[in-house]
Amino acid sequence: MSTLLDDLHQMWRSRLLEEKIRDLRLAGEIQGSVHLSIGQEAGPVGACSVLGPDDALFATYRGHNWAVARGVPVEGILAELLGRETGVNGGRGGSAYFSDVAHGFHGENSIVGAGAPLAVGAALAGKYDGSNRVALTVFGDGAMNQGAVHESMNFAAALDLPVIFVCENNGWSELTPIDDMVRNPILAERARAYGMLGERIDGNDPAVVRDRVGDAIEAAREGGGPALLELMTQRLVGHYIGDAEQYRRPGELEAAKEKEPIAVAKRKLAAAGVPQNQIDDAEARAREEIDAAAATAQAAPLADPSTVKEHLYA
Ligand SMILES: Cc1ncc(C[n+]2csc(CCOP(=O)(O)OP(=O)(O)O)c2C)c(N)n1
Repeated sequence: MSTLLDDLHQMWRSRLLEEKIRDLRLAGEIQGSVHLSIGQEAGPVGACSVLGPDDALFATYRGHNWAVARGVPVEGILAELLGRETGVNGGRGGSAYFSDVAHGFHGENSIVGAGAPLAVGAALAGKYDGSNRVALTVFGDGAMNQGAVHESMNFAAALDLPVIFVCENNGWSELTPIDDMVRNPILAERARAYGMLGERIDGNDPAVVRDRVGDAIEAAREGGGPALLELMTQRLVGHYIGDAEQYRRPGELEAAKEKEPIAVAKRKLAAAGVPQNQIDDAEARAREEIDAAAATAQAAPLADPSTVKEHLYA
């Protein structure tokens, strides 16, 4: 149960970071569009725990949880979103575009599906630079219908490249439900067409994600080629902050709250006899860390506009 308690703590770090981001966005301290993945914390926590330091992770605009699980410091993330000089990209990347290569977080991306070809490139480069790097790219169920994702899967399979394609299936592409977009809702089955492993798994259980992603990584590193893992999960919030969510079906959110990973982990720990104070402590420690990081980030100087042309290349 100690692993689950650790996972719960990590999931609280993500959840509370995003709640802080939401509050700062609503208060006008963070500018621009912000996409939260509250409810989807188990996938990043499980998957990132089996990535090695040289492995490369590519996320989307809904990438805060993946960054924090990958080890990007929360203060650097908050400072980035607040447009501070101390942000991981000096305040230039914002919520949807930040990266932290030093921590193996090769960036978010607002172009749906665009992380997939980048991950294939990173895996291919790893074949030549001797790093034996695995590249993991995460995207939503909507992105599964992008051509670039399919080209990437085929290319990675044909060349036995170590790429783990993680599809976070939260059932929604912006405001469109998955049933309106595909005839076969089991997206993992598409992997068979490319001759690679495809599995649909419980994306709300960090241990299951750790186990299945861990096996896929091991196989890929040994030359077994790529895998597609479909993580079944749910977002408890709108597509972006400000989304009125009028498209939600009656009872959907209530049902989702029963299944969401923090609620499940707390129930499991209590059922296993873990004392309530230890369960509560996982949240309290995370809250202390996020509050302190936000205060430090807010006190940092704003990025200096005169340096905006630095780090540009063409
Ligand atoms: C190439 C491209 N097409 C369309 C869009 C507009 N768009 C932004 S988010 C989104 C939905 C993506 O849904 P999904 O892949 O399921 O990810 P989720 O938002 O659920 O994490 C779309 C279509 C885009 N950003 N890029």
